[in-house]
Amino acid sequence: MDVTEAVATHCPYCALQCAQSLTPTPTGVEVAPRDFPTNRGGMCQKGWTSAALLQTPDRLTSPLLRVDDELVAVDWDTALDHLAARLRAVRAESGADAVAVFGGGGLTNEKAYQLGKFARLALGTANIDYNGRFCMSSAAAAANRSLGMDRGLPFPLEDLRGAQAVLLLGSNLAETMPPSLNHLAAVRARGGLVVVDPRRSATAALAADDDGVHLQPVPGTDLAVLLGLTHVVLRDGLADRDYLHGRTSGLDALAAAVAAWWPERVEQVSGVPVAALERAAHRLAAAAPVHGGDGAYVLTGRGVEQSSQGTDTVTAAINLALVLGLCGRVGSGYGAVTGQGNGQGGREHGQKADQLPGYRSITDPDARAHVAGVWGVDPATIPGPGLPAVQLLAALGTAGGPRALLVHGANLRISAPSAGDVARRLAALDLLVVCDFVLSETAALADVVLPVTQWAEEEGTMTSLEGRVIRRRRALPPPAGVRSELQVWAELAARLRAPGRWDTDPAAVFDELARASAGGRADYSGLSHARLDGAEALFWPCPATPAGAPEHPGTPRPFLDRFPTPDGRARLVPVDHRGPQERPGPGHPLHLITGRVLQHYQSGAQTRRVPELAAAQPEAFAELHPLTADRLGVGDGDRLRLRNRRGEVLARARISAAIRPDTVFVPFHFAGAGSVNEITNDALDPVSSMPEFKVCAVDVVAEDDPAPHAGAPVEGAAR
Ligand SMILES: Nc1nc2c(c(=O)[nH]1)N[C@H]1C(S)=C(S)[C@@H](COP(=O)(O)OP(=O)(O)OC[C@H]3O[C@@H](n4cnc5c(=O)[nH]c(N)nc54)[C@H](O)[C@@H]3O)O[C@H]1N2
Ligand SMILES: Nc1nc2c(c(=O)[nH]1)N[C@H]1C(S)=C(S)[C@@H](COP(=O)(O)OP(=O)(O)OC[C@H]3O[C@@H](n4cnc5c(=O)[nH]c(N)nc54)[C@H](O)[C@@H]3O)O[C@H]1N2
Ligand code: SF4
Ligand SMILES: [Mo]
Repeated sequence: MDVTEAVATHCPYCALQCAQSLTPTPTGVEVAPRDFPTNRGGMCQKGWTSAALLQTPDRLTSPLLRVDDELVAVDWDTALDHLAARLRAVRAESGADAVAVFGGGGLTNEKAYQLGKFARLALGTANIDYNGRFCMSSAAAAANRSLGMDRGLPFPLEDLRGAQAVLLLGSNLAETMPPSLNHLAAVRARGGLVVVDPRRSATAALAADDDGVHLQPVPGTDLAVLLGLTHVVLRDGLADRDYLHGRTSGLDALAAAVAAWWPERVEQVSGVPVAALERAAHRLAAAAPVHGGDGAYVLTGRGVEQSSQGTDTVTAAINLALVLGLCGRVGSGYGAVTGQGNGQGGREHGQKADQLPGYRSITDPDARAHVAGVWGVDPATIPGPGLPAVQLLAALGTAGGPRALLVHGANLRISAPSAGDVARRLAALDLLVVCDFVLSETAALADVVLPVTQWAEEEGTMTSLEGRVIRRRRALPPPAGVRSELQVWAELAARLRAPGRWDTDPAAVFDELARASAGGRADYSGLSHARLDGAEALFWPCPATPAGAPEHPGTPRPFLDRFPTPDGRARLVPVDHRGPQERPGPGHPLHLITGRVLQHYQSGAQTRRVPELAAAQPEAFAELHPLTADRLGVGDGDRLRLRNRRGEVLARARISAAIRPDTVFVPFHFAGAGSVNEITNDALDPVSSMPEFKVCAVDVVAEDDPAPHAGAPVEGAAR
């Protein structure tokens, strides 16, 4: 391959997957944006600086083994032989499920697929899950339940350009996907942007400044707000009756469920004034096709999903969209804004505890038979469902729980809820193995660390937030000593005498993935690297067609004719508001909410190593209202101690009237004393097993306040 030409690929970070052109230089690559429907030639600061990580001075270039409590460099054969022997020993002593696997939504489709296969065939374990459980699981569960399929945005992002109204709940696109704002310019200009966030985030400020609406609810009460919006739509005769009759089921039960959520009650629970709620409902309804509007969208982000009632909150958002007749129409719809680079593809190909490739259920006998056929094994050898992420982490090193864990593409020590407990569980393992390209906080705890390729060094595919399958392309060779994970799994599979094929060429793995997905919900069987190279991007489902027939064009808008439910109708599922599991009380007077800033990505393992980004956001901060700061006697820039029964976090005060006085906001990108997940709650959503990252109760004091934390936990009871 000629490595002097510019290579067309996409950003290593988020699900917007902005198109990039990488030009090799003597010291690495130069990054420039390319025009593409999602980013239209734009990139955020993380994209512009993405090449820096290729040159990071602490790049891992040799396997590391823990010897006498030190990680020491060894050659690959030593590391892999040792690892295979340890894995065999754990399995022989404690059974196959004693080895667990944790994957990531940043892995390419090829890697996500191969990791699921490696867990089931080479390790024989049921216990595989991934960090998407922390991200998209509530949105996925709700979309599957209501619409029959989970494709984050079931429409191209560009469709937003024609909208007259967009309701954005718990999503801060201005910081998390800045180039996407381009698609919201028109709706802003029309005063149709409605943002729901307890903070006047950069995105909420756009709504407030542009004659849109910013609803600023008590954290964790979005479900009540959505029930109230739906109540107003039904009460005021704004529903799309023909659509409800023709394309949905369950209206009566839904109407009964929202009847009790009159706006005054919603105001009492959420603090959102009746007038603002009604204004938002009417703006959205006026934009709906049934009222001759140009189109409306309801979009959710992690702010409402990372909650113990996340699935029901998304369900309520879908109900609202259905009542207005928005889903499955050109120019209107509901969507969840997927987060990680391959957050969409990463949840389709079998790295979820209950899933086989093609978004199939691991308990479905037909699915097992199909995938076993592709893998060339007896279906009975494929294990059943394993533990979802939080339960899996809680079981590590316990009696009967996993004794070994392999981590591929997650930095759990920082990003998992109640991370102090997670650290204790990781320490209780007999064997922790981490594949990464830097020594993340999780890798630093490992017994074996394997150095792997990063984005610009590898070929593969990613599936963007819209369900577009796009090509990731190699612009430069990996440093000496670094291997791809496909090579790692092939080498380990051989040492473990695993059945099946273990290709190391991503194009060949994709072909196998495509066959495994054939007939499944996420059908990629009509796609290949070669076809994607010609087309730049195609949307799934994209099934194979008979020889000689034209190729399937892909499916940008999957619900236009029918919903993929047994009767073809979307289901209106009645839900009710419970509130977060933990809420303020004596000893814990404030809500703690968490999220992101523009310059850092996730656990920060990558962006804290990019000098320009680290300089812009060097440490954890806590955003708090001036009234709250006054009450605590702290000034802007003072060091604060945030604490609850799980532990404490240090952060610098950022005083801002943008946040509710009863709430503090801390981003989760930092390690050590500034790592907010030390105190977040691992309470789970009962349907999706999503942890309640977004809301818990906390006490805030000046850093030099010596008093130990004394308050009792505040458990929620229904309001
Ligand atoms: N800069 C940057 N961009 C990213 C990422 C990153 O780490 N950094 N990560 C990517 C990934 S994986 C994801 S999942 C996405 C996430 O993208 P977003 O969902 O936009 O990100 P968050 O900042 O986690 O949360 C969004 C908003 O939720 C609000 N919020 C908190 N609690 C509540 C609540 O109870 N109700 C409501 N309505 N809102 C609440 C917060 O104030 C915040 O403004 O971003 C992607 N893009
Ligand atoms: N409090 C709080 N906590 C949160 C959230 C929140 O909003 N609030 N958000 C949650 C969400 S939405 C998410 S998605 C998670 C993300 O949390 P993490 O999974 O920890 O996210 P990353 O920092 O992206 O971690 C990825 C790690 O894998 C490495 N890596 C990247 N690509 C590859 C690859 O191809 N192979 C391998 N082997 N390694 C790779 C990176 O260097 C990094 O160390 O955090 C969750 N945690
Ligand atoms: S918005 Fe996301 S994909 Fe685009 S440049 Fe920024 S991090 Fe990369
Ligand atoms: Mo995420």
